[in-house]
Formats: sequence, structure tokens, C-alpha cells
Amino acid sequence: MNAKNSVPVARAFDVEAVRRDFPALHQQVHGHPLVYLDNAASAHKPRAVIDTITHYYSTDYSNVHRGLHYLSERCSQAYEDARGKVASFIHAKDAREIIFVRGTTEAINLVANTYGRKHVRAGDEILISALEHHSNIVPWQMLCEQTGGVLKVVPVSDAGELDLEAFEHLLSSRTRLVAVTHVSNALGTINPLRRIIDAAHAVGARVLIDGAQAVHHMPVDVQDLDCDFYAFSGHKMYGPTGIGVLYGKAALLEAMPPWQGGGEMIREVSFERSTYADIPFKFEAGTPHIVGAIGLGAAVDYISSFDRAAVARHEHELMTYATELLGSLPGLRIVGTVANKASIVSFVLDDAHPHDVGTILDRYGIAVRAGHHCTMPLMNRLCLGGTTRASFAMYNTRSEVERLVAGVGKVMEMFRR
Ligand code: C6P
Repeated sequence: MNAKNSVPVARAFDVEAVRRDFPALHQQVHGHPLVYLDNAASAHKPRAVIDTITHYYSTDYSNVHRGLHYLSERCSQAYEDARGKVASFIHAKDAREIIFVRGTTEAINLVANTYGRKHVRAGDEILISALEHHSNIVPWQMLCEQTGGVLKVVPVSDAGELDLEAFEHLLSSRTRLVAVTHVSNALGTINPLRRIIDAAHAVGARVLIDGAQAVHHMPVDVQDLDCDFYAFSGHKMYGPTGIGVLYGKAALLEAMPPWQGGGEMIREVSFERSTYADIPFKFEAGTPHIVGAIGLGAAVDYISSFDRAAVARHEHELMTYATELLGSLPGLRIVGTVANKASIVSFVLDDAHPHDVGTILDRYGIAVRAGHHCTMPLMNRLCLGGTTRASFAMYNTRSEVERLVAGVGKVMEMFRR
């Protein structure tokens, strides 16, 4: 804090200093220094998050919103402070619009099972895109099976770009909900959300954004976007596993029926009927992941302590550098070539299966993901069984990109026909 006016001062971005914050990065894997490029699957945790979790389990831990005693009050305060931090992080109007859930998957299932079951009738349409993760496909398929709704899919180009004209044609007065990803986890494509959201609202549809791969790479302002729901996971943004967020506009959340029943989500219970608590508690049945939420608050503090534009620039440079070096290797093809991309480079080799690439890179201490990345329909659309995917975080370096490229070179030598 700046002592004079209490305005937080952004920490200068220095990647070597950032790396010192992450203990797990400093280890050898198969005799090589770890190069961790599987951040889209899950990112490592800074000391600030680890210490916060240790602190709460070591001292101020108790159940929340139940006890009148000292520890319960302290822990409840920290849990609600975390909600406030998340609300500010995505610029929600009100902390009541932040529902703590297990992750993106649970957030989307919550909307499908509450908003979806209430509003989708036989013949109504739900519009998703061909870029979606299984988490933003399967819950809608299940909803359609239950309600007679119809799932429609916006096509994607060979480069990995949504066909916005097709999207606008698919929208109709039957469209109840549009559910699209902010950033594609398989290709890195950043979708033009404003255009999508405005067009969906023009036909009276609600919009859910899957922000799992976006919220830690770029500033997200849910009021400016005007999305109705925004979902993300703590573990990809340097926070704990098992905790995530559903943002929803307060008026929508208030009108939605609860999903899971139990303690914490009720106002009064009798054997005849129950009444429900106000938001957000209506959607947080049972004992929540208390320390997970507090740890997520610490992750938000950590990310927010930096000049976020500098972090985004650094990640973009890594992606561009990796694309340039990998793209120059004969027999390697980058998959996902749109101009507007974030932190992800997917590729295929002419002569080696992605699983072989991933396994061999691991022998050199390089962690990447290989396979369909939980986007089987997208892989089918691109006529691929899978890709090898390098995904970057704020702590990665140019020399790690060079280690990746050298590793891929070794794989190519092994498989050269
Ligand atoms: N993608 C990946 O390696 P959960 O598991 O609920 O935290 O997140 C699911 C999810 C939803 N949407 C997108 C765009 C995602 O990328 C993910 C998780 C990981 O790409 C694990 S499959």
C-alpha cells in the first residue's frame, strides 16, 4: 500500500522474482529441472496461497455461518472477505452475485439444473460452440434430454475461429441460453464476447461464459461484458483445487430455484415444506470448501498485486515465441492459428502421436498435455485424434520455451522415418 493515499501499488513484474514465489517449480523431474507447461490443466501455487491455507488450518479454522464462537466468526469473516475479493476481481456489482462452487464444471451444472430446468421447454434451444470443453457440452445435453430442449452448435473454422455469421443465423426467439467459452482450452482462441452477448440478448437469450481459461490471463469485467453468468475454477488461477465460482446477475440468481438441498441454503424447514435463504447462500448447501475459498481469495490478491498488463504481455510474448520456434520445425503443424489467442500453443507432428510426444517430453522434465483436452467434438471437427498442448503461466520463461522446442526436436529425431 502507498502510505499516503492507501492506493495499492502494483508489484513490478519480474519473472525470476515470480518464480521464487512458487516452490513446486524448483524441482528435478527425471534428472532435469522441471519445465511446467501444463498450466491450462492446473497451475502451481504461490507461497502466499500455500501459507494462507496452512494458516487457516493451523489457527482460525472452524465451520462458517454457524457458530457464535470466536473461531467461527473469524473464519466466516475470512470466507466472506474472499467472496468480496472475487467480486472485485471480476467487477461484479455485488458480492451476493458470487457463488462458491467446486469449479467451472459445477458452476455450469448449477445453471443447467436451475435456470435451465426452469426455463427450457420442449423445442427451446441452447446454443453452444464447437470450441467447448466437455463441461460446457454435457450438462446442456443432459438438460435437453430431460426437457426436450434442442442443442445447437456454432461452427468453427479450420483456424479455430467461431463463425459469427452462422452464430447470428442460429439465434432465434427459441434460443433460451447461449453458453460459450471465453478462451478455448484446446486452441487458445479468444472469443469476441461483446458481439456474442449483445446478439444473444437481442433475441432475449441469456448468456453463460466459461471463463476457466480466461480470468487469470486478462482483466474480466462482468458488468462491462453484461454476461448473465460467468464460471471459473480456482486451481487454474494459482488457487486451490475444489473451489470455483459461479457469477450470476443478482436478479437472475434470486429468481432461480435452488439446486442442492441441505444445511446453509434454507431459511426455515418443516416436514411439510422448506423456505430458502437469500443468495448466495441459497446455492451453497452444506459445509462449503471454506479454506479453499479463503485460498482463492489469496490467489486473487496475488494476481492483483501485479501490473496485469505486464503479466499479459509476458504471457503473450511466450506464446508468440513458442509459436514462432515450433512453427519453424518441418513436420510440425500449429493447431489454432487465429490472431486473437491466449497462452496456449497446440500442435501436431507428422510422425509422432501426441501421447508419444507428451511421454517423451516428460522424460526431459517437460510437462505438457497431450490428447483431446476434453474437447472431443472439436478434435473431430479438426480431423485430429488429439494435439500436444503447451500452456503458459506468468512464471514461465523464454528459456523454458527453448527447452520445449529442443525436446520436440529430440522427439522428431526419434520418429524420423
Ligand atoms: N480444462 C484442461 O486441461 P474444472 O475441471 O471444472 O476445473 O474445469 C473444467 C473446464 C471447463 N472449461 C474449460 C474451458 C476448461 O479448460 C476446463 C478444464 C483442463 O484444459 C482440464 S480438462
